[in-house]
Amino acid sequence: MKMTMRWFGGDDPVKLERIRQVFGVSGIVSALHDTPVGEVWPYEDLMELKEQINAEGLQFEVVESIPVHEDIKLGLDTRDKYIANYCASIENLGRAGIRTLCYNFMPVFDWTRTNLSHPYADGSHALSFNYEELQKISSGNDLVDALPGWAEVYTPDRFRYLMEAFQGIGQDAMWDNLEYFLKKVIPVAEAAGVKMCIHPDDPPWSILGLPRIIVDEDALLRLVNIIDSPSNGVTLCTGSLGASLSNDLPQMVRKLHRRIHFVHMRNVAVVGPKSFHEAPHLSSMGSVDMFAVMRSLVKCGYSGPIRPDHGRMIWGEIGRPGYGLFDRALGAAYLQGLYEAANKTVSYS
Ligand code: DNO
Repeated sequence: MKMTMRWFGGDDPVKLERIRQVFGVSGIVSALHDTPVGEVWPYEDLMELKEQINAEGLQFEVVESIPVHEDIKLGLDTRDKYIANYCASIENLGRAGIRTLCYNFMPVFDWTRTNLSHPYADGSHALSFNYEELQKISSGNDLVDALPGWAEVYTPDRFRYLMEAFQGIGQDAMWDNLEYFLKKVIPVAEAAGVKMCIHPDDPPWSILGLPRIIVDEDALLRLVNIIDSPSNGVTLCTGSLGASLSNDLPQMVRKLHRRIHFVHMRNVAVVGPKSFHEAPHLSSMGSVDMFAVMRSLVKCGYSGPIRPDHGRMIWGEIGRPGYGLFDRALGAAYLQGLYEAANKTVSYS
């Protein structure tokens, strides 16, 4: 297993020279955050990012993510142009020696929360999602302004357009559009030596009338069966999938492990139907049995990249929601403890 951490590039308040001090971390997960959605990721820019990472003695392991243009998810005529650009970006990743590409197929929003600063009794803060709160927010007029984290992504006009456009798209059409996309990009990824791995929808259920499809084991199995290729894989995100208690994470590992190319490992405390707080990584603080997931990964021989995921804000740190240094570093340390324990005991069980 390769322990990695996400880094948002030069503007990230968490610097690479700090990340390299987290013991065991050898890889970086990053992206070209300034390239507009739908455009080709230039090879030179990827190499520049890679060199910055290498200069700190770290490897550029994973791209997370090249965003999929909404026209592709909507199945519009313009999708072919964006898919061709996506293919060109994949080829550039391959040339730059970056072998893992995490992406998602969530309509309009990526991860969605109702509070970016949910207070814990110990004075720390974490992200949370509350179903009733979302209903309240969505009944207001300025949804995009009220939904934490999204006002910077969309102009009100673009947002309104997308919300309307997706009203005619059901789950079946989303699957068709995903299949169309995969049939074009996976052969290119295979030729480029790049493993794509879809990130589950977060949270794993439809929100605001938008169809979400990558929500459970059946969906992930359906996805990998669309094209039988090592380049058509999944990201196991325990926090996203774990928000739904019916998802059996160790079992998913057993069923999907040949196609798991990246692991996001964090805990989540389910506090009600479709409501959760992000929890510290430790199993006892949330609803995910982190050791059971790690043991399953070790038993299945998973050897790819893994990263701690969203952390709380602790010790007075102020930073990008979920992506401060301190709590993620604790997460990385904990995951490595679990890994060592699982590795040393797996042969006895
Ligand atoms: C949230 C992340 C997601 C993830 C994308 C992958 O913190 O896990 O935003 O990067 O869904 O495409």
